[in-house]
Amino acid sequence: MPEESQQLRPEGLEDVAALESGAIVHGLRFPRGFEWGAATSAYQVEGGLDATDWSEWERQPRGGCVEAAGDAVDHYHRFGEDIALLADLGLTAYRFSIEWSRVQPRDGEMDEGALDHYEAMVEACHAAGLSACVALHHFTNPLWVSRDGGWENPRTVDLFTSFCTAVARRLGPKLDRAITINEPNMPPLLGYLLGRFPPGKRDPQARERVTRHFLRAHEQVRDVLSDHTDAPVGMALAMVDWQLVDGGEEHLQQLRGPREDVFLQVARDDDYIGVNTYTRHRVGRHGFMDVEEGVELTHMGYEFWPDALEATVRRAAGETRRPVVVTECGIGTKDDARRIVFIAATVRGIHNCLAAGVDVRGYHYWSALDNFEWNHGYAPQFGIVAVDRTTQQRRVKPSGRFLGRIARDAGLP
Ligand code: IFM
Repeated sequence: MPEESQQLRPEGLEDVAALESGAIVHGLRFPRGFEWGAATSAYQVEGGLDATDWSEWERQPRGGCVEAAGDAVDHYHRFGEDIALLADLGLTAYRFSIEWSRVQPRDGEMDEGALDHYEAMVEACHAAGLSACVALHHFTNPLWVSRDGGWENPRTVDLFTSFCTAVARRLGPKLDRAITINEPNMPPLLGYLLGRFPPGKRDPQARERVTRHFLRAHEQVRDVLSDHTDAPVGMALAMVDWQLVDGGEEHLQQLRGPREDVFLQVARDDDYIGVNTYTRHRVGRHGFMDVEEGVELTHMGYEFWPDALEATVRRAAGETRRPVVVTECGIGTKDDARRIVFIAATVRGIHNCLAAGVDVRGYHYWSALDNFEWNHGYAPQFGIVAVDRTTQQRRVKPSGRFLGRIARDAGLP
């Protein structure tokens, strides 16, 4: 059930009333109803999760994790405060994920209390005036699933679908946007080819199998969700701005095909395509090229390249012909002034897309809160809200106020 796509001119962009109501600031106008959000994922913020493949992985020396997630930022107990903070800033949406291992802690067992919890989160969003964009998978799997072969086992596709069916029955009518799987291209790559995520394999065939299973799961879950919700359903795909340098054509095809193209193809039948973008990759005659001399690096070691977002959004729209939502875009840095520059540049990039007729429906900054950045632990700071992990006190950063002001004015201050 595709979301109505007016690919060429999103509502509000040429709307005089929108101009008069202040939807333009310094020449940048956004359609009315454009989603301005911030995102998190359960494992990275909730705390207290110890029955997942990630909680096992982060304790293993071969996992190469600098620390464990532990209590994270206690979002499980503080979601109300956090949602209110985002709403006070002026944002209009919150993106979060549902932790499978809470809802189904053991094979065949359903924890209705966990569903109550996530329902309360959706309701808290609505009470605060935010729409709820909810992902059903964000990297982690219950231990009982991973110990039974995880995503290499075709049974996982059905297990995941049945978990999603339970969620859809309970929450479907209340959702505003649904993400089946966050970055279904990353676990196959990082967990089965590069050995950096659980289960730590380096096996091209396993990567292919897992990719197929994620794609099938996405399609099944999309259908289940669509039966229970009017909210648009899609995936959030990790994309980079692939830049071709002298003679790298073949490498580019080989690298990008299994990472992005196979997923974009399936997304043609979705309601929208979610785009997660952080940087660019240059590909030359020998494959990946080193970072370019003189280009600033983020805390993650990749290039500060905010223009990547405009490039990936245009490519996602062109390849899928679906409306686009920026489901993640952010920067890990201790220098919040650089975050402001990054946000301004990426928002401008989205505006360029809109002005060119690309149907973009929203921008979710990653992340709402400083949080657990997987193997890197808590050092990279992606949040627009800082958290003191000894007291769990929150402090809004200037970048949070900056993004909030854009959202309130629907333009670039
Ligand atoms: O923190 C991650 C998130 O879990 C998935 N997308 C990229 C983010 C930043 O690295």
